[in-house]
Amino acid sequence: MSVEIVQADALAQLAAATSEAALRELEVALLGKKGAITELTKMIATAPPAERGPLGKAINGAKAAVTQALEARRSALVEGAIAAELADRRFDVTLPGRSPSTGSYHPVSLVQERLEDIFVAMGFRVLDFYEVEDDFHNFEALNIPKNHPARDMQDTFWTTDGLVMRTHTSPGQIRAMRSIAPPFRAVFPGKVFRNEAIDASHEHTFHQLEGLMVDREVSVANLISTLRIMLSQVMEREVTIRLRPGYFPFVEPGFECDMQCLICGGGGCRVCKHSGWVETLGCGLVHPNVLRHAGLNPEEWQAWAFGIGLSRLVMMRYGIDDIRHVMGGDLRFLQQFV
Ligand code: FA5
Repeated sequence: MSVEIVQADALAQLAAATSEAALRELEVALLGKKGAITELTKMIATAPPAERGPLGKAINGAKAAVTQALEARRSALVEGAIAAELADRRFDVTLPGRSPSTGSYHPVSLVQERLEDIFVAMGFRVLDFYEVEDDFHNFEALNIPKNHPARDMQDTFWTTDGLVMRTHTSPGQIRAMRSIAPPFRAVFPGKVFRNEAIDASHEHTFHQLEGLMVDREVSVANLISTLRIMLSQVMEREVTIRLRPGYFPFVEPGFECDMQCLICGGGGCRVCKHSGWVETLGCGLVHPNVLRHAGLNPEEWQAWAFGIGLSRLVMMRYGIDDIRHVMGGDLRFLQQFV
């Protein structure tokens, strides 16, 4: 059979194919190992030498034409199938749309952002410091030398190379005072870590926000009024607070500030350990030794500082009676906050 006849027959078969499966079969029958076009090449060996060149050329031409026709037919069939499917699809325009599922803010983030806004409005800057600290910043510079009993107050996670997962946000006091020329006021929120037993009001990983005000003269009265403004604004209601003397080696005098429990209204519940009060923050006037460690002359500069627990604020603000819900990561719980 001549090359022209085989080619014409192949092209006719391709044009008549109506499915991709049929095309696949044709591809084997024409261009496969024993396909009609491939078989043509056997004629070259028996042809007179003078005809072999033109014959080879004709066979190559036939092969290229068939391959091209095969691809063209395949594209046409695919496009046809898509067009048919689109033409056949019926849309029900009355069906309700699917609303995209969006995430929600974590309640700790909501409270943190709120606190940042409150402090920015009072002229504070917001700073961010390290979660992994060295012994100097977390303890030593805060007037907590090695073997000081106060180190037991904050059971510590140590890294294998001798660093500590910060046990409070107070190391930021040293970093802030060392990097910003006084006078200044700043807050620095962040995660802190303690190796302690978990219960309804204690987590091993929780958030604090530290406040620091450095000036030539600062007062406890100013500290207390700042705390009042902060707590009533973040809670969006009047809150009752009380100050008790509290021991923190890095402040003198030092205070614990408690908020009347908003879960039980002061009557007593498991969050406030049935006392009616929730320990909310520690505060005081920054100890002269700490100012010295931070490179400031205590004869010239004074400072107050406080460190507040954000999870407990979240619990009070949203009426959550167990801190484990706050950091538990249960989406059913978290999706309630916007
Ligand atoms: C401190 O961490 C001091 N650095 C605070 C401070 C700063 C004092 C500046 C003076 C000057 P304390 O360990 O009490 O203090 O923690 C502060 C607050 O963090 C507590 O009042 C409480 O609200 C919260 N907190 C403490 N431990 C936990 C815990 N395990 N889980 C959740 N919140 C906690």
